[in-house]
Amino acid sequence: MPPILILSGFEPFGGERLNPSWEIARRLDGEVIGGLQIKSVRVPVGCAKAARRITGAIVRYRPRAVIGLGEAGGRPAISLERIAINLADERGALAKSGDPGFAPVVRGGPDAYFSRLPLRAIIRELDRKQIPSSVSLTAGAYACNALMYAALHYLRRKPGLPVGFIHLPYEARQAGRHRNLPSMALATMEKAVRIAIAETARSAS
Ligand code: PCA
Repeated sequence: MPPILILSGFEPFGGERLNPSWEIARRLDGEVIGGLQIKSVRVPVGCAKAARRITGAIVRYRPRAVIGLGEAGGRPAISLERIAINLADERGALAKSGDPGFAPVVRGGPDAYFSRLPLRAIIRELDRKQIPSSVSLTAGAYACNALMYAALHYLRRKPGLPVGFIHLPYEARQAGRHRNLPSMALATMEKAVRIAIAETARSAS
């Protein structure tokens, strides 16, 4: 059996009927890319739940690499997250009152972790394929950030193991509900994720 790359995607949320992150993750389940076998993991939307699910998957599958995917409606490009912070805005307080409070993802954990994906190499390849992308300096404070933080925290003693997170725009089928926001075709996003996996596999070997 080839070593495993965990590729997580989230359930739909916010009234959407699909989440492009899970649509892509489930399509790639079982494939071998760059010598790593993809294990897709479907994650519930909530900080504690997401952190628990990804940690459980890491314990179970002992992956060689972890890439989390999530939806960031309104962003225009593939968004390679650089930083995960130890802040869990569990009930969406940030959106409601402007203050996310102080609840941590991991009590006593460091304030932040940096992505361990080969971001430069991924961006270079995405540019080459003319897929718009950028490095993002915030994954927010909700479930996506919590998942990224929890994975990096759990694997903190294995610094050579690539771990990171990629946010995706709305998918074209969601565009009807968000007429003034950017969206991207699922096939383009899938291509981008395949590139990210291939570059990650290269950096893991
Ligand atoms: N996006 C949300 C949570 C789940 C998802 O796909 C986020 O950015 O935190």
